[in-house]
Amino acid sequence: KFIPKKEDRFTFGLWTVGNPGRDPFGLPVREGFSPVEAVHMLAELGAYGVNFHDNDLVPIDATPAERDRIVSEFRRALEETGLKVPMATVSLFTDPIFKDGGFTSNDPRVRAYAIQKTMQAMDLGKEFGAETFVLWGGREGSEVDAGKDAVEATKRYREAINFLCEYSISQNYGYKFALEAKPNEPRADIYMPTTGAMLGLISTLDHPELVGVNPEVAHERMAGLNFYHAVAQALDAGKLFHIDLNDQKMGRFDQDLRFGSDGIKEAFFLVKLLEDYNYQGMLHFDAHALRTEDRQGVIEFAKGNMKTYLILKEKVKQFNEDKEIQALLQEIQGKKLDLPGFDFKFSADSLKALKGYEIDRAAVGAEGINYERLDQLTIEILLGVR
Ligand code: GLT
Ligand code: MN
Ligand code: MN
Ligand code: MN
Repeated sequence: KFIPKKEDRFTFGLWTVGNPGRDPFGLPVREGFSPVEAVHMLAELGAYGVNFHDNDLVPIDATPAERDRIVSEFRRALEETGLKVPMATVSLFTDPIFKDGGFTSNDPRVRAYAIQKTMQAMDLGKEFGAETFVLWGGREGSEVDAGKDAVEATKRYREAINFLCEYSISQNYGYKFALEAKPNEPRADIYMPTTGAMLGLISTLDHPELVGVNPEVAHERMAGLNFYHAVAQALDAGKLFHIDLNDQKMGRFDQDLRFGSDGIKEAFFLVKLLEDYNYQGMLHFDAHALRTEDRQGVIEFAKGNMKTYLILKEKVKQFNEDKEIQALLQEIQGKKLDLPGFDFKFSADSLKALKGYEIDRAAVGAEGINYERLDQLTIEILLGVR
């Protein structure tokens, strides 16, 4: 039970299980899984795919011969295991050249290089059949707002994404781009800090149909926001192209905890949202094992992410089939309005009907809504006593 299968569409980044446990204060504590090792380990655990930044696979200073060797070794591992590469992305944050951003840098030399590097990462992703291209602008931000005009930065961001959409079209790549927001870290403030802000930017692009979002649990929670609500808005907009699952305590540094390890209730409602609305994209874990772990701990971490998702998926089913909960929901959500002609859409009839509407304000205001009972039942499902 709760054994992951390919159909579950679980994926991991090479950087997640490859993470050696380095942090800003401490040295690596373990050998991270190399790309080929990661492919074998994840395939054995039942994952569907693996995703990478250009430089997770091919070092930034690799010679063409090294690149070819790495690519063919990686390809062999994928062929041997049947693991897929559904998503690729680009590192525009690791190298010192990006210390003041890539697409939004004040320096046009850096901006041009950032776009060129992204095109090369798109080429690399396509060699492995990637269909989604994630853009996380980790360095697109500032500490000193005097130095960078934020309106200009927004324009440059747009210009770069427009260029990359045209590149994808010109190469017949068919990529869907997924923009990933984060409020801060590594910059003091990152532009377009939330999924909602990214959705706003998308509507101003030349090819909005090619671009959606890649919301991450931890990032929205760092901003103090309700992740479930952010994802719901993206789903409603038809823009949930990808999702980064992990966990995070609110108001802390970027923790990348195992999915569901901190906020179980929020994780439950997230899984419920994805399952109830039949999200068909990848379920990508963007997290890493704790720094206390060795390689066996990394395997436990990888298994735990997937198992928790599957357990929560079963809890969702239980919630949706629970008679008492469904009766309560019927009572809460099934209220009727007796006002012929009014349908919440503006029209002459609707307007006329609404103008004649009479409500017993005091009575309705005094009705209890029964959320306490509903929430307690939810908790009892999560705690396994129903
Ligand atoms: C980095 C970041 C993640 C992004 C990755 C994609 S890289 O690990 O913390 O949230 O999704 O660039
Ligand atoms: Mn992420
Ligand atoms: Mn993150
Ligand atoms: Mn992170």
